[in-house]
This record gives sequence, structure tokens and C-alpha cells, in this order.
Amino acid sequence: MGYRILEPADVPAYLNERGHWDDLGDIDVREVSDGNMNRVFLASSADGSRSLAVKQALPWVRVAGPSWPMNPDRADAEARAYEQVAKVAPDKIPAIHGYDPENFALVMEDMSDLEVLRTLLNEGAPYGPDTSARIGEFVAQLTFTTSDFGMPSAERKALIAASVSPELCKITEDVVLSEPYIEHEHNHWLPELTDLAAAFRADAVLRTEVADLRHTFMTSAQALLHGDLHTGSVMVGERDGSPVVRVFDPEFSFVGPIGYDLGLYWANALVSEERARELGRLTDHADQLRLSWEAFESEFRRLWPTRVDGFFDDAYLDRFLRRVWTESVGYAGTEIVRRIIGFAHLTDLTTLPDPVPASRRALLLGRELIVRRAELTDVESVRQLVSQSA
Ligand code: SR1
Ligand code: MG
Repeated sequence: MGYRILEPADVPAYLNERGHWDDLGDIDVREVSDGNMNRVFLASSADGSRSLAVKQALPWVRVAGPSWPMNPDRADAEARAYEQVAKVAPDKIPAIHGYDPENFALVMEDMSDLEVLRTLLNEGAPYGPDTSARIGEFVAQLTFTTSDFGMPSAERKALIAASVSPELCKITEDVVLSEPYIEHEHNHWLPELTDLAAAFRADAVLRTEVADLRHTFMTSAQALLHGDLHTGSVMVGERDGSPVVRVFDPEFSFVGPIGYDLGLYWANALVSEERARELGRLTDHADQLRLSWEAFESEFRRLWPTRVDGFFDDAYLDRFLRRVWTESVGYAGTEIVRRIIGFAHLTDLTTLPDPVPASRRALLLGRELIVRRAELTDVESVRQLVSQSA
């Protein structure tokens, strides 16, 4: 039949054809699309005992429309990433019930009993006590097992080849790692930030440091990444009295620098802190860097003795982790900057009564994280920088 774009009314028959839903008399479908790229539908039975989510990639960037075409085969990358994560961290992703490569559609667990982490933080909720630790573990489990430490060389080369994702990597190379520092039609910002946007475009030091991070993103095939690990890609809540953390939306997955995943998570925690400060709420979201880094490091070190290549010794592990730390700090800076003067902004800031002061603080913090990342050698130094930005 070929690729067809699903509308809510098509979803019952679609799920039925694919063998996911028998009773067409008992299904209600609603669209809950929220991210920048794709459409998502939730199907449920009247008594709520049965429900599924369907995510379909469109042949364009959803929020931009057909004027920004994008191959829907990006959903293949997402399905592959879920398959890989399911082997090593199945408790940290939604259950995947099926992937339809013809329609670029994933059928997966309905997680509407959970909340998007960004939504909760925007409402003023604190991070759950385990959230950042689970994220740090997630990154360690995915990246160790798909690095040259966790996977034999030939298998790794096959993974790298299978995970090549030129179009989505190009989005990141452009919208995160270059456009905010040049004149580009995608960029927009609050009028009160025009001076800073211009200063960033004229800042030769900043540009060279971003170029370095961009080149690392393009060339450093350390491990399979989630690729877009912001707080909108994390759902949290409670099931059977226990905290639940689920990472979703790995469509930007590819084999790249581990710091990109950690950096995105950190940036979103820091922006969220700026929001909270603006609203006079006491938070220490910067502490999420520590919690996620400590969990990442401890899980990576726990897995180290299982490495498949003994030439990599313990001293090398220390050096490798230092590199990951420094790059994470830098990528955190790039994520902050692009979310304020680039294409895709954050509701953390845009929904503030006056987004200007927090946006200015965050932009300046982002620049410092990028250009001073080599001096910011530990959690405490980053935390001091964050408190100075107040
Ligand atoms: C054109 S897409 C802009 C952003 O949306 C996605 O969620 C990624 O973060 C991407 O950079
Ligand atoms: Mg997404």
C-alpha cells in the first residue's frame, strides 16, 4: 500500500491491520503530538484497560510543516536505537510493540500515566530523588555497551554503519552547533536579546570553541547515543508505589560523543534552574549535574571490568572519563545557547511572565560553559559558575 500519513480516524483500522487491536467497537484515538518532529496518537478502550501509543514520522519537520522536508526514515533510527537499549536498559524505555518501516510508525506502550519531566519542572515540581541517577545510568549502560570497551571491534563497526543518520545529524550540526553563531533564517530571539545574539555572532573565541565541539560531534564515534536527551525526552512518575523514569524519542540516535547526551540533559536542568530563580522558587537543579554524572561514572566504572579489549587500562579509563566530562560541559553550553537564540526554544523560558532576565543569564552561562569547559574540571566548579550567574 505504501506510506500513508495517519490521521486520528485512520488509527483504529491501522492498529487492527497490524494485529495490535481486535475490537474496533471499543477504541478511542486522540492526537497528543508535542515534540518538534513527529505525530503521536493515543488509542484506548472505554474502560481504560487497554491503551497504546502510535508515533509516526512525517515527511517534514512537524512544527515547520512541508516547507522543511525531512525523510521519515528517521523513524528507522529510532526503532534501531530502542532495540539496542532494550538489550541493556529495558527498564528505562517504553515497551515497543512493533515497528512498521513502510509507514515509519512505532507502536509502543502508552505512558500517559507518567508526566514529561519538563512539564513537571515548569510547574514547579522538584526532580524526583532518582531521576537524574537513572538518566546517568541510562547513558552509561547504553554508551559503555556500544563503545569499543563493551563491544568487539568488528561488531562495533557494523553498529556504526547501521546507525549512520546523516539527515538528523545534519539538523544537530546546523541548529545546535552552528546556526546560532551565524546569521540564519531559522534563528529568532526576543528583541531584548538582540545585543547578545549579535555579540555571540561576532565572538571569535566562542565560534572556535563551538567549531571544536561541532567537529567532535561529527567525528567522535564513541558510542551509540540517544541524541536528543533533553527533559522533554524523559517521562517520570510512579507505578505500583515505585518511581519510574523512562527515556523516549531516540530518533536522533547515532554513534557519537557521549558528552552530547549528558550535556543536553545538564543544559535543560540549568535552564530549568534559571526559570525557577526567576519565579523566586528555591531549587538546586544544578545539582542534577552531580547526580547524573556520579551515576554515569559509577555505572561506567562498574562495567569497566567487563571490557572486551584489555589494552584499555584503568589509567585510560580515568582519561576517557575526563574527556567525556569536559565535552559534556561544552555541549551543555551549546544546548543552552541554541534554545534561546536558535530555532527551537524552550517552554521553560518562553512561558515566563518576563523571559528576558532568565534568558540573558542562561545565554551568558552557556557561553562560559563552552569557552571555559577545560577549566571547569568538576561539579563544584560548574556549580559555582551557575551561582555566580544569579
Ligand atoms: C528542526 S528540529 C529542532 C529540534 O527538535 C528536536 O527535538 C531536536 O532537539 C532538534 O534539534
Ligand atoms: Mg524529540
